[in-house]
Amino acid sequence: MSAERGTQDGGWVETARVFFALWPPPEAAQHLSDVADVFAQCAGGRATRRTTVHLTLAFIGDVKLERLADLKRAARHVRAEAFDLTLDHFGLWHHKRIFWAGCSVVPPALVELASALRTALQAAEFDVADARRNFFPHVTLVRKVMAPGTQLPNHAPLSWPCAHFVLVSSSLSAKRAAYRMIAEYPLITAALSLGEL
Ligand code: 3AM
Repeated sequence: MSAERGTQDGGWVETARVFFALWPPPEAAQHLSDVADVFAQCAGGRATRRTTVHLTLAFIGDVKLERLADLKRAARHVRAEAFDLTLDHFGLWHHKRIFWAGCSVVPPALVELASALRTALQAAEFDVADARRNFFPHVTLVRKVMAPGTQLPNHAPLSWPCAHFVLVSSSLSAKRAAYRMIAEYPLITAALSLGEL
C-alpha cells in the first residue's frame, strides 16, 4: 500500500494513494464488467475488471501514512442514509475516452453522502480532487476507448443497494491500478436507526 516519495528537504516519506468509493456487490460487478468487456470488444480500450468496478465518491491521492488514521476518523464522522443506486444509462466522454454507466435520476442520498464526505475531509484538511466541480456520479467501464463513435448499448437498468462506502488504496504499476479496501463505513439503514433509538 505504501510508496516512498521524495520531500523538499531531501528526505523520504511513506504515502498511500487513496480514494473513497461505493463498491458493488459481486453480481452487479460481474454484470457491469460483462458490459465493459462487450463494449471494449467493439470500441477498443481497456475494460474495467469485475474486481475493480466502483463509483468514486472522493479522490484524495497521496496521503502520508501517518495521516491515514486522521483520514479514517474524518470518514467515520460522516452520517448519510443508505440508498439504492440505479444505473440506467451509458455515456462516453470523448475528451477523456471513457465509457461509463450512470443514473438518470441521482438519488438525493448519494449527493448528500458525497457532499458530507467532502465537507468532513476538507474540515480535516485533506485535499479532495475536483472538489469545486459538481459531483457527477458514474462507474467507469472502459478507459482509452479507441472508437468513440461506437453506438452505446441499451441494457435494462441495474440496481445495487448501497449500505456502506469504502476507503481504497490504489497502487499504480506500468500496466494498471491494483485496488485494496482498507476501511468500510456503514450508511444509516432503517435497522440501524431503530437500533440507535
Ligand atoms: O471512478 P473513476 O474511474 O472515474 O480516474 C480515477 C478514478 O475515477 C480518479 O479516481 C478514481 C479512482 O482511481 N482519479 C485518479 N487520479 C485522479 C486525480 N488526480 C483522479 N481523480 C481526480 N484527480
